[in-house]
Amino acid sequence: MNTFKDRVEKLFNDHEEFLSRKNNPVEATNGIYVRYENPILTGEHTPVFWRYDLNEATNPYLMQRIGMNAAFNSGAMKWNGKYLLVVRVEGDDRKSFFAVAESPNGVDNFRFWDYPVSMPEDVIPATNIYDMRLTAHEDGWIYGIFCAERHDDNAPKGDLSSATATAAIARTKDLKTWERLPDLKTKSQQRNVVLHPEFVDGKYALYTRPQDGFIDAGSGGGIGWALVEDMTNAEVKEEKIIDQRYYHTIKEVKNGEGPHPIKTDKGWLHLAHGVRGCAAGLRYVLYMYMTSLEDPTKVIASPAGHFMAPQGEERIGDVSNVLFTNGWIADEDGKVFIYYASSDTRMHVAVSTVDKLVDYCMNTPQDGLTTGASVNTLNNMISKNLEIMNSEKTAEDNMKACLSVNIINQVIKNTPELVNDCN
Ligand code: M1P
Repeated sequence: MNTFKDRVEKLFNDHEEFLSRKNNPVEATNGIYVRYENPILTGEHTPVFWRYDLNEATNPYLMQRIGMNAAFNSGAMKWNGKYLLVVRVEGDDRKSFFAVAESPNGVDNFRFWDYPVSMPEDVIPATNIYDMRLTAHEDGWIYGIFCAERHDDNAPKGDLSSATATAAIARTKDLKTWERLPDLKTKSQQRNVVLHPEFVDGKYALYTRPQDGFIDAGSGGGIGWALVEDMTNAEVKEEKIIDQRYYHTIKEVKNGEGPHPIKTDKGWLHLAHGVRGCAAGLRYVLYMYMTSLEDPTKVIASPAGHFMAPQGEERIGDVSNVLFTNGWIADEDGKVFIYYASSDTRMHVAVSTVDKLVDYCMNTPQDGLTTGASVNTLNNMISKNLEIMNSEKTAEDNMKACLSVNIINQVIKNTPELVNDCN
């Protein structure tokens, strides 16, 4: 009979084996990015000592006492040479909290720090907090902007589902101690608010997502932009939509900025999510766009359709048919680690480069917004490609014909010299 100590040891050993699994790139690729075969984080990745009471006196059956349901929607940044995620961990009790996990290489061996983040409250405490976007701002602080959710007290009696979404703000210098700043003041509800890393006209710049209700973007037209004087008392006075929604596209119902954009010499590279409705519910996919360096409110590239959509096991989870992102890391060598979550359940990574992503944005055709326009775009590429393929075929046929003449001359007519140089 195994002792309690043996069973605890096995628990830790099995967990260590699971955490140290190597993650390999998936061979099949679209040339834009490479997915990795294993999820990088799940509820099961959380430390054993978060979930099990390790005292034999109080837990003789060695039962899991605090279950971790999911690990998803993570902010990301490089920190002391490590790839670091501020993960949305969700307990079995449906409460989300933030916890830091780090990896030496960005694709596997992610380990959680011993303690989750104890986030200070704003004046009105939130019921749930989630989806942090990290920004190491040029003012020297690391900001985390996240959604603070509270029950909507104006809801009819008995309605325990209606909620409000507010952009909560905190800042830190070490990712351990957080200073909570007042929630963003805006006219509408907000989720998916992201801080731009540089001052613009001497002000802090925010990507916003005005929404009429907790779920419905409603009259909120898309991804917004607002300048704010002071992050310690942030208020959106004017908001301009920079990436709007369109009928019959992947962002018809709503969209939201992912992590803060990456600065490239061609413009700001953006990653976002777009949502459409279908009989199966809402479908969330990732898309990209670029804005101008001179005027970050001006969209300069807008490739059609999704950049990444749920596939295989990514399709299934607590909220199925969802890909969501709020973190990526651009390395010094130009590699980009795209951290995305599937179906509100687990975290994954895909790897690309700044050059490839800029090429993708600049050279993928835009959405013409109708079937006719899409078919024209397609025909255009088909014609150009057939021209290339036919000219290659003609060259190949000419070469074959030329070689035949040489063979006839050499073998049948017995003339040693070549008639043609087939090159
Ligand atoms: O369930 C899918 C996502 O739904 C929300 O995103 P959005 O505000 O764009 O609808 C968020 O709750 C997000 O956390 C979640 O992944």
